[in-house]
Amino acid sequence: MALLTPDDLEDILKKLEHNDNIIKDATGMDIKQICETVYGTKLGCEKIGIIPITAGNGIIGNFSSSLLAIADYFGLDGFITEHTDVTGYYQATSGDADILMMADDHMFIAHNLRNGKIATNHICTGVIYAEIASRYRHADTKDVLVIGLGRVGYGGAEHLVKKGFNVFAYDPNAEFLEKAEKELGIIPLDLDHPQKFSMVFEATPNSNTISEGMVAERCLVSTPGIPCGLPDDIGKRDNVDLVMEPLVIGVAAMLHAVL
Ligand code: NAI
Ligand code: PYL
Ligand code: MG
Repeated sequence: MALLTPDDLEDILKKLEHNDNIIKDATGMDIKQICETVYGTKLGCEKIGIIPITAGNGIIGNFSSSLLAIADYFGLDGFITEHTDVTGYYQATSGDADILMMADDHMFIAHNLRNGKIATNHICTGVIYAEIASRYRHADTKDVLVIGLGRVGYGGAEHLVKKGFNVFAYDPNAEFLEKAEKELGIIPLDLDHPQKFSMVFEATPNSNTISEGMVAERCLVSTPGIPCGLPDDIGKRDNVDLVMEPLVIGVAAMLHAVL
């Protein structure tokens, strides 16, 4: 699993505001409205308990403080436990947290102690970034391209199939591609016969995964991938919109998913 770095998390709220403006312009809704629509829930006055976890590669310097800033951005009270791991978990549960958030190197979860719901970051991130791509108001077909069918990409592809889109997908991992074709009915992208798409959802840990032949004149690329899969020369074109940020949008989806 590709891990965030403190640099990735620099200025996350500035990055969020930039992306929220792009999302509003490209879809007609802001990220909060899209989360509310996807999950049918609205944030209230839930209190968020954030527990730093030292397992594996350990604490990421500004990860917990980023989660606290995200809770605050969405009008929620929150706290970071004084202790880490089990002691921190005990502090959060015996405190007045309604929703716990914690992450090791493999799983990042939100757990609502009041209703028992649990959401994972990789599924919520896949769903919400795919949803953003699918709402591009300049799209004139139901064709969506998914690049990357790992934990995030598969979750997003599944969401798009359920919503009735024609999901074309590519992943160099033949096993992942076959699994998605068999289980979801996605259409493997024919690399020998390039097709241009106005909606692209990319979820890979590599740069330059999106090529010229994939991008229509007007296109929305929605990607949580770090680094960004869209080459600069394509991304800088007037009619190509890019939604990409390191954490906030996925966390917003997690919070709405556990209400
Ligand atoms: P993963 O490793 O489970 O899946 C990545 C997939 O991309 C693999 O199946 C791999 O074969 C595929 N891939 C690699 N190069 C490719 C290419 N050129 N074309 C098509 N597919 C290609 O990773 P996971 O957990 O799905 O995460 C994907 C990315 O999203 C990572 O960079 C991760 O850091 C990032 N991420 C970002 C979040 C955010 O909020 N911005 C949240 C969660 C993950
Ligand atoms: C959730 C992010 C998105 C991309 N990769 C995921 C990642 O970096 N996971 C690791 C998070 C570790 C947090 C650390 C802490 O500070 O509590 N255990
Ligand atoms: Mg995100």
